[in-house]
Amino acid sequence: MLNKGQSEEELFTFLSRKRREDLDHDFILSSMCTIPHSVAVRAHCMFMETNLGDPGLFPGTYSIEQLLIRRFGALFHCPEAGGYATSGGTESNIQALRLAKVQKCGITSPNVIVPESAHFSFKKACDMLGLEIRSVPLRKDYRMDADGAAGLIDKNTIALVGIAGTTEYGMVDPIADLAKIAQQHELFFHVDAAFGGMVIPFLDRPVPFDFALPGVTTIAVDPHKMGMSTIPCGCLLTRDPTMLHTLNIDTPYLTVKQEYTLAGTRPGAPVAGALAVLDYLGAEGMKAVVAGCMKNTERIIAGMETLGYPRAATPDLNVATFVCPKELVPGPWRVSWTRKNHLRIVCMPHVHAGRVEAFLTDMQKNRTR
Ligand code: 0PR
Repeated sequence: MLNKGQSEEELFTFLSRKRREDLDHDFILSSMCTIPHSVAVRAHCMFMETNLGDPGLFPGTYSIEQLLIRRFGALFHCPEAGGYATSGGTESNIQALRLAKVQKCGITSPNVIVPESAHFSFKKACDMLGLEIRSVPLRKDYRMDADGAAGLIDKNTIALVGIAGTTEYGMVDPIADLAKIAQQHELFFHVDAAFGGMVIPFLDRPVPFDFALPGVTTIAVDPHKMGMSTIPCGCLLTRDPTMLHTLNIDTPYLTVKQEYTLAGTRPGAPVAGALAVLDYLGAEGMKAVVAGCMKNTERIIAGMETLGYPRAATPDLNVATFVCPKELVPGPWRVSWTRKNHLRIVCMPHVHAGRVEAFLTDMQKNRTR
């Protein structure tokens, strides 16, 4: 702590310098977050001091959260779905498994079945909740093997997890098959659509992944990824509108007497930002954004293959992966590498056509050098 406060000018000179150390989005090809939409930023600023942790003080903001859940419920074919705004996919996944555990509270050594491609947030969730994690190997096409999942189910299995838009390869697991298996075994079935939930519904040919499938219990979707909202905003949706109340704990001195959320204080600003984007763009606007991202994904795959770097997978969504030596990616570009050492590029909205061409040109220069 400084003894004497700094001048505002001195302080903001320092902050600006620090901010300039951050990378320019023009070169970020590795991220599932993007530059927030301008309407999200405007809404965020309006709701800066709102706290959804004490909703009685902010009834307007709370009703926006409810509206956001209603929008996603309708988009995911269950208009009456319950849910709330989380801090992102990690919290949604933790809370989904917490719900599963509460439903099957009689089981003493519970296990959860997830694909090998599951985001590492499931490891955190299982660690915190004392759940054994059973990982199902992927098929050759990087999707979860539904038969493999069925083979791991036993009397202690409390939940099955499928991913609609995997972090590393952009694949959608066979959610319809998994939903059937979950129904047959009366299992809680959580779909992690943190990334894909804002992509799949807007594709020309959407694959089934949501509450239209009777076996799906809960869905995670992140407006702060493809929803272009400000950070942090995720949503957890439950088919049963009352299910979240099974997590209720008493909060005697708040404006509400019980809460089921994981966080206490929760920002209303990014929630307003998320709704702003949805209502500003509408389904038509989102389709255009998604179509652009998919087109850029196809272009980057075609361009890289022309340069001699074959795709590692044919993705369902806007994540492109390649067989390519690490040293061939030029400096300013930030890409990521999968666990199998494939070059990974996420074609988020900020990775527009011009950036894709610039990247391909730099890759070509590096190759011929
Ligand atoms: N589920 C899936 C399918 C995800 O891809 C992610 C995050 C999560 C859950 C967890 O979401 P939160 O990080 O919101 O809790 N996927 C990205 C990843 O791990 C998150 C990310 C975004 C990482 C931007 C880096 C980055 O620059 O790659």
